[in-house]
Amino acid sequence: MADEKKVPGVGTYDGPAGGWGALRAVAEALKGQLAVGRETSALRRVNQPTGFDCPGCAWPDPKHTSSFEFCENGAKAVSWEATAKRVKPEFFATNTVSSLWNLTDYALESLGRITHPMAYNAESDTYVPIEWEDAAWRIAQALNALPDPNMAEFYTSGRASNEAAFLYQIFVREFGSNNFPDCSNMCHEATSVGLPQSIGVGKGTVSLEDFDHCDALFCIGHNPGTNHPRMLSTLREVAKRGVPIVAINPLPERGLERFTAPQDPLEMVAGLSTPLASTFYQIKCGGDLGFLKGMMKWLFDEDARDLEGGGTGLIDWEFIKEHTVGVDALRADIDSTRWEDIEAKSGLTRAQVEDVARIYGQAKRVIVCYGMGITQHAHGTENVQQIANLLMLRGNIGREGAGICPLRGHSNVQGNRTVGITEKPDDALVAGIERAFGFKPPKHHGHDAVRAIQAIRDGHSKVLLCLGGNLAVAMPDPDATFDAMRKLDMVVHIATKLNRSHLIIGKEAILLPCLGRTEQDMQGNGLQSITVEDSMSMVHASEGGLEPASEQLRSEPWIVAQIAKATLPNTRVDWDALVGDYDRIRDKIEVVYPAFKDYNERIRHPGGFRLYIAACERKWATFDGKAHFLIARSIEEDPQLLGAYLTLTTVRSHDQYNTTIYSLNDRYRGITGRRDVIFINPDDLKASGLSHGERIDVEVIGPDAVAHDGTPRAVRGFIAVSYPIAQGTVAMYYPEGNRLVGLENFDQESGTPSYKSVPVALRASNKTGVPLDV
Ligand SMILES: Nc1nc2c(c(=O)[nH]1)N[C@H]1C(S)=C(S)[C@@H](COP(=O)(O)OP(=O)(O)OC[C@H]3O[C@@H](n4cnc5c(=O)[nH]c(N)nc54)[C@H](O)[C@@H]3O)O[C@H]1N2
Ligand SMILES: Nc1nc2c(c(=O)[nH]1)N[C@H]1C(S)=C(S)[C@@H](COP(=O)(O)OP(=O)(O)OC[C@H]3O[C@@H](n4cnc5c(=O)[nH]c(N)nc54)[C@H](O)[C@@H]3O)O[C@H]1N2
Ligand SMILES: [Mo]
Repeated sequence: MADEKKVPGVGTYDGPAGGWGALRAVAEALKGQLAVGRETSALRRVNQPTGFDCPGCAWPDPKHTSSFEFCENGAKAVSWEATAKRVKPEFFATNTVSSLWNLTDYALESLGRITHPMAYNAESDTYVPIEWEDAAWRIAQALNALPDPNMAEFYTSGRASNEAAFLYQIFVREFGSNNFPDCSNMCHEATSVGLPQSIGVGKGTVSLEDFDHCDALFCIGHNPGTNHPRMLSTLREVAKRGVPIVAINPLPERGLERFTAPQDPLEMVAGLSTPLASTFYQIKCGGDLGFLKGMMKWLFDEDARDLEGGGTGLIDWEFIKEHTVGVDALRADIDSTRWEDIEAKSGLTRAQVEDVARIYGQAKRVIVCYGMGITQHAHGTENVQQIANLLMLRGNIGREGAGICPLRGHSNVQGNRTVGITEKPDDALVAGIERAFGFKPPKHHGHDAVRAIQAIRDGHSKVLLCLGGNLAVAMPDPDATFDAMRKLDMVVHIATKLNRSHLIIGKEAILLPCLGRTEQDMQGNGLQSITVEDSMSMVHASEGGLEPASEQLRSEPWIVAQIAKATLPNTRVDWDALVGDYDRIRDKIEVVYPAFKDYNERIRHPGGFRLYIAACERKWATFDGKAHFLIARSIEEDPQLLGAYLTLTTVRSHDQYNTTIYSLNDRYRGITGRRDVIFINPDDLKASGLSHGERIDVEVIGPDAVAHDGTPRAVRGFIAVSYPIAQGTVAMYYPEGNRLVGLENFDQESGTPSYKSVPVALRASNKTGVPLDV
């Protein structure tokens, strides 16, 4: 730390990722949840061949056949769900919704699992118990009272199983809407929109085995130590093979630097760790387009030089000729990009960019992994497409040990999309639904997340149903979003734990408690398993083993079916039969999506099966059957930032799962017991005339400087932390930083909010600060 002044809760952490620190953190997390027996029995079944899928991240498991692979943040996710704490009707009776609003997000979820279906009572301002049947009936009434089915919004968060998500979309489409805002819209939509144009599929092309064969690995804009912790074992194996790992990130993330595997007794006892990234460059936030174009510039130039000198060149012209279109236009664009601009934008020197390009150019097989640092920008889609360009220039797609690897977010967000959660149904989906169920689903495009909130704000949508998640807090601009949602006629949440979205009532609100992954799901035909798809398109079964947290809990498929039956008296779907045995849901998925052929049979094999990805075989499902080099017209990832003083990015701490805060610690970044911090480069701190530990205000500058209520868009009283972050970049935690992100600040192509690029100015604050808790 540049400035040694002691600030409470702000320090440094010298340990590796994993190691004893991780074991201690898990012990701590388990202690906090009171039910060691229940949780540890749950932990033993996580990601086992016959257990449940970890609700943590979407990184695949080595064939789901390994012995328990220790994962700190997986353990937190499991214990958070398997907690013995309960939030019961008696609690709701004595705590008004207005009083609950004053609790922090952390405190709300800490109350434990919701045990009963509840409905909001305006007279007492409390949630009161309601029977399942009455709840379904009231929801049906609200939906059927709408003059147009497109006046309802149906949100999905990515924990829902394939079975739940599939039934949900069938219900919504039979009702007549395609309004499917989902968490993916805030996450990898830039991938889902960008990659199909480039390579014909909106998913990654690598499998876990490819990591055994790559010669170089790139990690751009993701933080595996916290968000995909089981990836650390893979990174460690790659590093141990001597393969260069290049990390491109404004923050010096520990999980990219070094790792001690808790499974390795030698490393643990001897206090050793494996260095991970061999090259780590701290890019300026929003500098990736410049960086990627810089790498391609070196590649084109070196290739030409090498060919002239009689060499074989660096670019795979054979692949390009046979499989792609657009390389000439790309080359012209890259040729016209100047090194000065690349350096200014990326914050890296030409020598640094060339260093990395050389590693890329010398490796035969390269995998590029990326996360939210790439997608959550105004030009997120173009970012993703430039990664595809870079890989295609050397034929690094569709062969062993090479490919593109978007690190997906929620554990089944990719599966949700695969089985039909999309606001833009294609002809195949429409025809498939008609084939399977005999009704014609609507074809028009519905709303994604940003458009759903805008429709609610503008009074066009009046009912909101949420299959999980915490939409109001996850979205940008909470003040505008909260105000919008208060105008709803009805809001329904299917959830495991209480969160702030549940306290935004509108006229009516209903809260429906559901089973989590860890719990047994009994239906008519006995114990059911569900299925999920990981980041690498592996589909496998998951079966919970714990007693449900309350007798009143129901499964997500069951809840969706009850709402559907009540809402659609003339439904063409036999909801009871489907819910009685999930094999029958999977049979229907197979009718709609032929890629799921022999679904039930294939998930009975340990490890499940991989969905076919045409690009892996160099078949391109684009309009002309070719892969496309696509151009980003500038190197401005975030055009609104022109001339901005500092760029704010918002990131996850080590102890949170999206809006779920497990504790106020962020161990690897040295933060303990607080989240009201902003990380600033020491030189930027000095240049702003501020000092480490000082309370500061963070004000948005540029087009979004004014909030919807006319006040300056700002947060006040945050603690300035002098930190080795890239110059020009500052970082805050999500969701604390969401107030600074405007609702209209998103990637026009994909609708992904620009959470990772807000132009800000910093000033000394006269505010004493936001309250801390725990
Ligand atoms: N434990 C845990 N696991 C999770 C989650 C969680 O909250 N907790 N969330 C899940 C979900 S939904 C998702 S989407 C994933 C998210 O996983 P990540 O994508 O790893 O999530 P972020 O914390 O948003 O971090 C993005 C990384 O990008 C870097 N970054 C920020 N801006 C830029 C930029 O402009 N350029 C570059 N190159 N890098 C940048 C940040 O420093 C940070 O290291 O994780 C999933 N897994
Ligand atoms: N500033 C900023 N904002 C961001 C991001 C960022 O990086 N920066 N990241 C964005 C991203 S990538 C995402 S994915 C979104 C996340 O947005 P969401 O997916 O909407 O949010 P979560 O916090 O994951 O939702 C947590 C809630 O899900 C419910 N839940 C948990 N498990 C289950 C279950 O099994 N079933 C059901 N039905 N409910 C369950 C609980 O009630 C819990 O309170 O946030 C986005 N917002
Ligand atoms: Mo996400």
